[in-house]
Amino acid sequence: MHVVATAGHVDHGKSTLVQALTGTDPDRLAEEKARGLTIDLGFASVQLPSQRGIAFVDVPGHVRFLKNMLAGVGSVDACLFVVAATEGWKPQSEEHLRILQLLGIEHGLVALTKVGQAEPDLRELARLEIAERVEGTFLAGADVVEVDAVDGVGLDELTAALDALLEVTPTAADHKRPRLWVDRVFAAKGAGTVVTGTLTGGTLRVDDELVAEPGGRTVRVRALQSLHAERTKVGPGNRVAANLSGVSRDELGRGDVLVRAGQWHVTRRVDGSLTVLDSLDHPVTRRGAHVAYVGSGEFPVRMRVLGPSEIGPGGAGAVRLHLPVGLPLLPGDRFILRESGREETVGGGEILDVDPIVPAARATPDRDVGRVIAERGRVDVDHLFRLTGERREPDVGRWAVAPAVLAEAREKVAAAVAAAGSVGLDTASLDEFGRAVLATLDDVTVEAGHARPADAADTLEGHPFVAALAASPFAPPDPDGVDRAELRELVRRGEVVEEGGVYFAAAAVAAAAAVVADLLAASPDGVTVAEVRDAWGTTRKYAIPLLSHLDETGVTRRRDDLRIAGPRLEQVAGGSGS
Ligand SMILES: Nc1nc2c(ncn2[C@@H]2O[C@H](COP(=O)(O)OP(=O)(O)OP(=O)(O)O)[C@@H](O)[C@H]2O)c(=O)[nH]1
Ligand SMILES: [Mg+2]
Repeated sequence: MHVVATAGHVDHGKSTLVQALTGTDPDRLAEEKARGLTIDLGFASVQLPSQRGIAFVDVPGHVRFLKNMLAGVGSVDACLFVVAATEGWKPQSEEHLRILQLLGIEHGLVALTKVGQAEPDLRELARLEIAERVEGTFLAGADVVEVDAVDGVGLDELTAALDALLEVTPTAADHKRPRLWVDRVFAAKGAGTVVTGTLTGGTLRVDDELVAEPGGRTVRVRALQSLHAERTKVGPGNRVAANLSGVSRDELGRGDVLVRAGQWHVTRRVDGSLTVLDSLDHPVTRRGAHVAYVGSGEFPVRMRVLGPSEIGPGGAGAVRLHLPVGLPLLPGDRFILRESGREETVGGGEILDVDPIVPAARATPDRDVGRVIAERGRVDVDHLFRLTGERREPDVGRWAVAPAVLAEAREKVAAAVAAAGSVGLDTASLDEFGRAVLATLDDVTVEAGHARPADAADTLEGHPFVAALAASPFAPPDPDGVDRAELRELVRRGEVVEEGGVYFAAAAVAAAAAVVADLLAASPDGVTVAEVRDAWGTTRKYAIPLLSHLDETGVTRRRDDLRIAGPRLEQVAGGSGS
């Protein structure tokens, strides 16, 4: 299935041709039928003999309805460009071609219509004019098929040409992130709100939960149709009618857009390229009431030209656009810029940055993902995906990191580890990024929440304070002059036990427990502090914290003034060898 838009000057026979090809009159409004003029978008589809499907979006040619034309051509795959042989190239032939070119449409063919009303030399003239006008555009070298829809001439040739065109026209890509720009909303009897649009980017399914932007309202897909048939899912590159719950008809309109939650960066400020039409008779500056046409929508924008203050006719540059509402946009999206005061099409371009963070005076937008990372230093890869549409493997942790920033961070963390010496750097002192960087350092080992240089000799081995504690187990020295970090590390390692500000060798605690176990074996009803103190041969100053430690570790417990067996006494008694 391909979605193909018509294009061309008013009255040149676009709608007549669509009807001749599909059997459906795309002009659905009574006023359109009465005036013989297309006002708004029309839709009709057909299956070619090759089984290829075409969904036509028929646009109005009249300049007054240009905004409706713009709402329809944003997401199409190709165009059927119509020029009447009787009139030849006209202003909206030119304007439509420029717009399609700026929107990045790459495939199309030309139907030279009303040939039954044009003498051969007039047809030849029209052909020559078309060839000249499409030079340098996507229509250069395209088939020009002569038809007369009223006389029924050339329709088989046109069908064959459409088939050949679609054969080389890629179908819309599936990036697993559907986006449906709404071009019509109506209330269906008994079915609630229905929106239609050309689906791109991914598949929609019945029961999908979607977000409507602007506004962020959550809606659910109750039912789907494509080409008037009920579907449980519809892939990208199709016309879709989605019946939604959770929203009323007047809460949505043309230019709104449906996406899945969390997949898009919803933005009110973008940087983009701008190519100015060479038919313009003045340069483009920030002055003027500019309107950007993005997706199916029309948005008044504040615009600033980046770099030089103006872009001349036929020139190109970069601009920053401030949107009145948040939209889910992506680099590569195209827009058309018009000036509403003069009612003229200024030009158009490609969105390059959906979250510009560099001030306008210095911004140099492009599609380079590396720039997006460099400007930020580091970016969460999920966020980067929303900003650029590109999936990157993280450089570190969950981040894509600019090379210079990564090198500096590695150096900084490595220096902090080196400075911490064999005590190690407490990894809790680093932020999440710092810890992720740490994990990339080869010559660092992380153990029990502390990072040390892998080759560092263990300067805590045979620590003099540990030796001093061991030499005087039950009356240990104060840790005066001992490095606090070293002391903490010795405690963490379990070589030293701290209780009430007093430090004991681990072996002293074990020995003390064994002594108490012996005492309690002799006096199961309990022992006094004084008895324990004497058995340890120490003073209250050391006996009290040591006993507290035994209480805390479950070796002993208090009963009134006595200590009795705690739940863990068995273990130390068993280990005492007594
Ligand atoms: N003889 C002849 N008349 C045609 C042909 N195509 C269109 N017409 C007539 O030209 C008039 C305009 O045709 P439309 O199909 O409405 O033209 P359009 O391009 O859709 O016009 P807009 O949508 O208003 O831009 C109608 O009266 C058609 O009957 C053709 O191939 N031959
Ligand atoms: Mg028409």
